[in-house]
Parts: sequence; structure tokens; C-alpha cells
Amino acid sequence: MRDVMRLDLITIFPDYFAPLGLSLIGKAIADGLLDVTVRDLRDFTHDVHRTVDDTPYGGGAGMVMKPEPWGRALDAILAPDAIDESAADRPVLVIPTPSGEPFRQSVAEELSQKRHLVFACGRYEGIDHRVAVWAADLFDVRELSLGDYVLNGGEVAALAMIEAVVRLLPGVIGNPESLVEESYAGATDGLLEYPVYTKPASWRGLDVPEVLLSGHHGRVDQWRAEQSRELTSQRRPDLLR
Ligand code: JB8
Repeated sequence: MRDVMRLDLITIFPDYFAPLGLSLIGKAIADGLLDVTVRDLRDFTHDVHRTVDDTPYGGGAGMVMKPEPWGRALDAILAPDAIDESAADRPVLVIPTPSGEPFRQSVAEELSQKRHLVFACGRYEGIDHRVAVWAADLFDVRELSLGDYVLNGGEVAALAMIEAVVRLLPGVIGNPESLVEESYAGATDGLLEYPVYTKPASWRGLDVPEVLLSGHHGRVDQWRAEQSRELTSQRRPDLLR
């Protein structure tokens, strides 16, 4: 049995994380599989204006997030724990950023094995780099990118990563067969999924492929494998060796 997974989220927009109370993740929290704390970065400022950004050294457009509030927020997150820098299971600090390593299913699987994940959600042009450097003494720091496009901040990327990780926790998905099926993917290892159909067999003049109605499991598996291969070569040739 695994310990409850602890998730700390640091953001200047705590409301972005309201959806974590819904659906499967909300249920995981209610069932005690997951303990989520959302922290407002501005609570770790000391000035009347609750300033979190400043102009970039070296010039350039936009603003950069100041390191001090991040340092205090991370101190607060670590405070309850006995700190062992060499611990095998160090907390992970995820920093969503377009310049990060790609977030993939393999990364989600790795993160799902950890006890404590902290997401540092930046805004503006990002977080002063010294935060990641300082944190590396205490956390496994992972700068991760959701994909090759630019969001306005790390919150939406964090939500996507959290959903991908939490659904892998034992007990979060009611039917673990769904997980097994997608991990070795039936016939489709590493390829895109084949199209799926349900009743009715004919809808608005469109018929379900007849092989799926045949009850012939061998032919069904073969058809699905072909569909996966064809879809993958059309849409994601990079996935074909
Ligand atoms: C400022 O596109 B993204 C992303 C964009 C961001 C920040 C973090 C992540 C911070 N812009 O994943």
C-alpha cells in the first residue's frame, strides 16, 4: 500500500486549481489518496503591494518573477519535514516551462511513484533561475514542458500533468484494466489508438465497420492493429521506428 501522495501548488492564481475538486481527482482527495495544498505566492511577499515580479537583468521585454517569495514558499512547504538531502525519495519540484524537458507518459509514471510533488507555477517571462538552482539541494527539480506551444503561465500545464500522474495512483481509477490496456495498448504498443464505436450499429447513414460486429476476435485484433498503424503513420510518423 502506498502512502498518501502530497501535492503542493504555488501560484498567484489559486482559483485555477478549483477543478481539482471535481471528478476522479476530487474523489481521490476525498478518499484520502491525495492531499492537495494550494498556496498563493503573494502570501510570501513582504511589501504592501505584494510584488512578485521585477524587470529582467540584461534588459528585454516583460517581467521576471522575483526569487524571494519563491524561496519563502518552498521553505514553508519543507518546514514540517525532517530534511534529508540524500533521501532516496526526495520531494520533486516541478517547474512547468516551455523550455523544459518534454512531459511524457514515462515522466507521469515516474512522478506517480513519488510521495511529495511541488508545482511552481510561473507567470510573466518565468521565474528567476536561481530558484531552480537553490532548490536542487533539497528537491529533485524537473523543468517540464507540456508541449511545443506557449501558455500564459504554468497553471494549466500543472493541471494537465497532475491529471496524468494522479490517474496512475492505485485506487484512483475504478477499473485498473483501463490502465493495463492503455499501457501495453492492446495491439498498439506505442502507437495511436484505433477508432472506437458503440451502439447504434447505424447512425445518420454511417455504419460501424462490419468486422467489429462479426464476433471474430482474431479479425477484430488484426483490424485494430492496422488502424493503429495507419493512423500513426498519418498523424505521428515520429512514433514509428
Ligand atoms: C510563464 O507554456 B507553458 C508555460 C508558459 C509560461 C510559464 C510556465 C509554463 C510561465 N509562461 O508550459
